[in-house]
Amino acid sequence: MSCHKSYITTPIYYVNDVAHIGHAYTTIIADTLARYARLIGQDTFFLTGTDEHGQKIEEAAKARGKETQAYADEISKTFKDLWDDFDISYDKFIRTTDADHKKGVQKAFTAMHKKGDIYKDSYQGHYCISCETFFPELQLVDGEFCPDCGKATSVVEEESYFFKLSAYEDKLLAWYDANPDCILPKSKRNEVIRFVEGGLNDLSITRTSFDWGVKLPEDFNDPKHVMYVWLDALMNYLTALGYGTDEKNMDFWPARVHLIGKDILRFHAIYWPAFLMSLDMPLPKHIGAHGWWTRNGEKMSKSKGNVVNPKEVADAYGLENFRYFMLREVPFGGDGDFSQRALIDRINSDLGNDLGNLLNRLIGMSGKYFEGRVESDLVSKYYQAELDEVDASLAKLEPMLFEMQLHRYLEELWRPLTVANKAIDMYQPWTMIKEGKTEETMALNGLIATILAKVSLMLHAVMPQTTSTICEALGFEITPESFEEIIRNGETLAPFTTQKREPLFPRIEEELLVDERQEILKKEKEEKEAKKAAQKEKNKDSKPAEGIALIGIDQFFETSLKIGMVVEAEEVPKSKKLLLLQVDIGEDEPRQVVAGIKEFYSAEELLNTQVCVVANLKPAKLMGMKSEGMLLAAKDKDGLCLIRPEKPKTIGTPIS
Ligand code: ME8
Repeated sequence: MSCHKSYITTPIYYVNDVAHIGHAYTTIIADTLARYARLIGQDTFFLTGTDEHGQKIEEAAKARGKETQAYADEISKTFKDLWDDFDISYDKFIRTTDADHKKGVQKAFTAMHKKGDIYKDSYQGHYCISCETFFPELQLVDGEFCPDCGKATSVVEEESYFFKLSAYEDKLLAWYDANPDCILPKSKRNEVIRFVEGGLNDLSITRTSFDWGVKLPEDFNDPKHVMYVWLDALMNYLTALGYGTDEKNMDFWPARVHLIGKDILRFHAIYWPAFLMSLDMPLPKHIGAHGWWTRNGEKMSKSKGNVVNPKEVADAYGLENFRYFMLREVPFGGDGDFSQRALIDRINSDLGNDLGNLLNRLIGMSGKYFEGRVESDLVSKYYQAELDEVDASLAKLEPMLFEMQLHRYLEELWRPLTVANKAIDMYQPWTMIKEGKTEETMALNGLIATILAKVSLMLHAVMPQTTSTICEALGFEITPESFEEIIRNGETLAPFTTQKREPLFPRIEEELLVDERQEILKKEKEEKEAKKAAQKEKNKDSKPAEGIALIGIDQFFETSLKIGMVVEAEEVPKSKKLLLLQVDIGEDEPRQVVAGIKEFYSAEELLNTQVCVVANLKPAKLMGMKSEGMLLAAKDKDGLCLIRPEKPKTIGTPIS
């Protein structure tokens, strides 16, 4: 077993506001990496916490009429409580108001000064409090507004200590050059290089106009200065390990990865390595910058009232489903729009159909044919090709994880599930058992169990509880030892007995969160009104509306519509959308209709219900099956519903 050290960090979050899904996203990625590192036996330290100093926090407290420390305590606790509630496996929750942290920052200041990297001067510049950053006049929008967040900057003129950032330009460029994957995704590295090549100014690292921050070390005898909040904040990655106080965890340094959002890449990829070079400390191995979560294409903000509360989503849809969704939905580094429709689809399809249903199939088959017994010792005798395919996928996974390619990791991890589901459809255990191929059938069940076990082990870091439940059903526990045996050494599963259980991912019907529902209704209303107005305008000259061709009544009657009764209904295997129906429309034989409504109706609920059928369509073939009609339905943002007679009508009644 590997004994590498893995130090994994999130940003420390500002306490000027409560957490939203963006914060949860960073923390969930970091938690996943930390859990995986532990599972493969690495000595892991996972850090998160809160960033509590600076003008922004001081002003936020003032605005709420609170004493700054009390306010910071209150908001910091909301972050900690949320991570505890989310079962985030952090090893330390640091606060920049911790006494040890402050000591460590002061020690670093002294060391940089000794090195000759800090000097005192005066500063005149434009400061954005929201970003806690100075900007040169040239970069301001309209000579006043922050180029990053758009808020008004203020002119600051004060005495300041400076860090000689300009002296590190070449060293930084050399570091990026020698470490092609120091910044992930790699495209982001180019942005940073271009920025540094544009030239770096020395950095003002103290402020005198407020005092909510770490004071300079006493021997500087300069009490009116407090440290720049970014110097203070970045240092948390070292002070959390005991830098400057009790250094017992310093052997975790350098960090394996600092996970951050792309908004704070410059601080982490330029200032932070420069500070570390000044301190003669090794540099982090990776800085992983993910993209931005938006809501309906817009940045989330309180003033817009479109902030998604992670707790609310996790409560509504399940914490682990939410984790899976966030990691699977968006390529790392890219932006993602939060949509509940997409979340529900992932749960119903990837988790419910592909994973949950596979376990159900195994329980069903083993129960029916072998009283629940599953033995895996003959799997390779009959299904070596399937095993090879699965192992080829699994072998690609680990590097993807540590390159932060989590969406690709999960995509690849789903291939073995496809192999398993396909194997059942192809070998048809129900036929094999009839033909007396008991050994092959048992081995097939063993194959399914083996695939479920391997997938669960590799999925454990993303969905810890769910995968533990699956493995419990397969007769073993997820531990670094079982990981080593089953994943690394390819050992065969010990025999076990399955038992009937509740489905892992009950199908979620579309229930929208209230605020999203309201938003949709509002949008729909606006759209309707806009359409109405446009229509009115067009109708003025009584021409037909654009895009709607008017037809005569005869043309309408060319379509034969009839009342039908669904007399048989089943799911089309391997299709996410299709149901295969037999619909009686009063002819000698029922019509076969292949309908794309599986996402909205189960076969069961359609059986013996009436529908409206287009009866004179040319037959078509869908997934190789003949379809001799079409059901009337209406689909909008909330989903699809069938158009049915208000009261039962005689089968075959024409609709006009
Ligand atoms: O920047 N989408 O803290 P912060 C994705 N204290 N991620 C988002 C997001 C969104 N819409 N909004 C926030 C700070 N994040 C500093 C950090 S570290 C030494 C100091 C995430 O509370 C993302 O990780 O503003 C981003 O980098 C972080 O929250 C910013 O959190």
